[in-house]
Amino acid sequence: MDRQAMSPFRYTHAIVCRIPDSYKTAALGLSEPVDLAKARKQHEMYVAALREIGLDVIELPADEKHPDCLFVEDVAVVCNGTALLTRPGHPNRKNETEYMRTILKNELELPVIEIEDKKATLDGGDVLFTGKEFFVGLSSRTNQAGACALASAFPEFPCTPIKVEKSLHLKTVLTMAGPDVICVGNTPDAQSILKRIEREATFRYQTVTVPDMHAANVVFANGVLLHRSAEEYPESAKIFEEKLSLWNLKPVTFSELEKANGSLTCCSILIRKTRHLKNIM
Ligand code: CIR
Repeated sequence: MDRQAMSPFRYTHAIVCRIPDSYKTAALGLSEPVDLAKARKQHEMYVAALREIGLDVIELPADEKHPDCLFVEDVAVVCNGTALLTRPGHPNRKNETEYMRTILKNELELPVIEIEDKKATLDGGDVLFTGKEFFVGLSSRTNQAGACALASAFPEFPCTPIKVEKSLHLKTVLTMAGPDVICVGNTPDAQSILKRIEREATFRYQTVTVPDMHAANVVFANGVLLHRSAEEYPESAKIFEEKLSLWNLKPVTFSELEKANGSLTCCSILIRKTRHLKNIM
């Protein structure tokens, strides 16, 4: 794989957020009782994996007032050195952007775009960046005005809205598993979303289909693929080993985060920070 193709997936920093106690009882969409200690262990392993792939990880403290604060992906989209602060679609999550704004501006010194349209809603989980173009899920969390805000924040890339009816977010059903490679679940819903993407796309993509929906959410960064472990999803893990062994594969166990619809992408914001001119002069 040449360096040019890899570059949109090269990162220097990641933002994550520790798990609050309130996650156990008050996270949105909890499907089963959570083992908090286990959840924290799994999250720590995930953060360790991000560090191992060379990222400088900024760990935000747990925010008890926001049980879903660990799902940082939903509150900001960072691309090409610019951050777009979202307007999360669920009312309980609206104020998660406050602290994130400070971190993006003061800690990472990124230009931060705010969404002016008060009717817009946008969750980062609905934003798929392929390295060449954006797809944005129109879901229960993201509306047309939110999709327009994304398009105007990053005018250098095509931005295509895709209807998402049965899943929480667009990236619940598909994610990037390498340059020009989409990893997708095999449910009829996931397959019809993929078809819509293929129909509307400006560029062409290869696909890798996995039999477990939750395994379709992977993180590709710095030549490494973080994917759900064989212990959780053996058949999908086998597919990663067979088809994507070109990458350094890092299995991650995430059962306790999945219980609140958490996925691998949603627990970090990946950033490539280039040197400031003032630092090299
Ligand atoms: C929520 O419902 O907002 C959280 N419990 C889960 C958010 C998952 N976010 C994501 O996949 N981007």
